Amino acid sequence: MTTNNQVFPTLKNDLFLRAARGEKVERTPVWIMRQAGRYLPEFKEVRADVDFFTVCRNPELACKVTLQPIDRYPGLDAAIIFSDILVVPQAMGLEVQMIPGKGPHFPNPVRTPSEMSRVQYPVDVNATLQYVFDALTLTRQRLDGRVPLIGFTGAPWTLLSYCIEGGGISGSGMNNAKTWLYRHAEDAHRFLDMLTNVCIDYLIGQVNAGAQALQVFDSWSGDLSPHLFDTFCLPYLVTIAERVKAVHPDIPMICFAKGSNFGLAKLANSKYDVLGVDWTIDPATARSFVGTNKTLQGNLDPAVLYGGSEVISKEVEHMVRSFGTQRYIANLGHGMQPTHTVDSAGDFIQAVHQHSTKLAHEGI
Ligand code: 1CP
Repeated sequence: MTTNNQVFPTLKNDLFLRAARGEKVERTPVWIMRQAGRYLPEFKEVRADVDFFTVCRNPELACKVTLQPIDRYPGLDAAIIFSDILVVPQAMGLEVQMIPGKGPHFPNPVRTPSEMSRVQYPVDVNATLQYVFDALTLTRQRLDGRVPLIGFTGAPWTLLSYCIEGGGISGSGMNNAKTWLYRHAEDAHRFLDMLTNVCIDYLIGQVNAGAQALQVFDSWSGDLSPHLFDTFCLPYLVTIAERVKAVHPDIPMICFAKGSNFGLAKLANSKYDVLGVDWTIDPATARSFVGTNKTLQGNLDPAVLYGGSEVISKEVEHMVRSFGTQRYIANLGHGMQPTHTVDSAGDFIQAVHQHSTKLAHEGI
């Protein structure tokens, strides 16, 4: 594992880290999933000349794109490193392309267990993912302590579903990936175990390189029934937090299992500090599922951003009032969309500042 002996600039805004740890805050911190990317004209300008994964693999470019939303919106309280969850399958020897206007594509998905022989394992993350570590170190330097830097990984189930389906998960029904769960459960567990071990090394490496918090994205866990979630998602999510925390106990970890709000009560017993929630659950219910020992993160319906500044302000006020300003990190319930405007993201951030400052004063 890389041990990075860099001295990093002093952090000036630790609101996000304090909220993650459950410490008192004067207002609710805010960041946005997919805050860098296709809705930003400055990102599109970079992407006009360079392929998606080339940006990921070039620390200068990845750093530049990570900083774009931080420069544009001084109200953001965290940066997230520019990369993709699919760099992990790439590190395991699988080819992944990014098709413009379509999304990720695996030319040779792992459709059957016999094809697992093509999957490279074990993986030396320092050899295969060093470029992400370099991007983190550079970005942490260039952030100059303005806000903390979040590292991330896809969760094992979400990564497995891409490896098997080959991309285009949204609306696919996941028939191929679910066939593994019902017909080849033992092989699915073996593959999930491999992915889990790579994710753990990868997350530990990210912290060594400069990440100050970590998020695990289980973007497609919501396609599984509660029973399948308990069998094929939960144990791996729990293991990741346990093993990363064993090495880096003070680094806040966020788990976002989108669409699996029924799993919140079980995740409340894990070592994650923060649980992300999507917009299909109301804040009071989410809080009743997790108790008072976890910070919650979310959960504005991203479509609210199409509603204009007045609607955004009203919906944000309702959201912050419902979560309360403490043990809470404001975010969308999923990521920014390419069709969102830059103004709508600015309105969202400003509304969180305005309403949470006022509500915190009122003791809410
Ligand atoms: O054309 C382009 O430039 C590609 C668009 C794009 C971008 C900007 C993709 C393709 N990925 C990203 C960056 C990205 N991906 C980040 C950057 C940091 C930030 O948040 O600012 C992050 C955190 C991700 C993580 C990611 N990739 C997830 C988990 C988060 C989520 O939204 O659920 C997932 C599921 C992916 C896969 C992926 N990569 C890209 C797309 C369009 C997708 C989803 C495709 C699908 O629906 O299956």
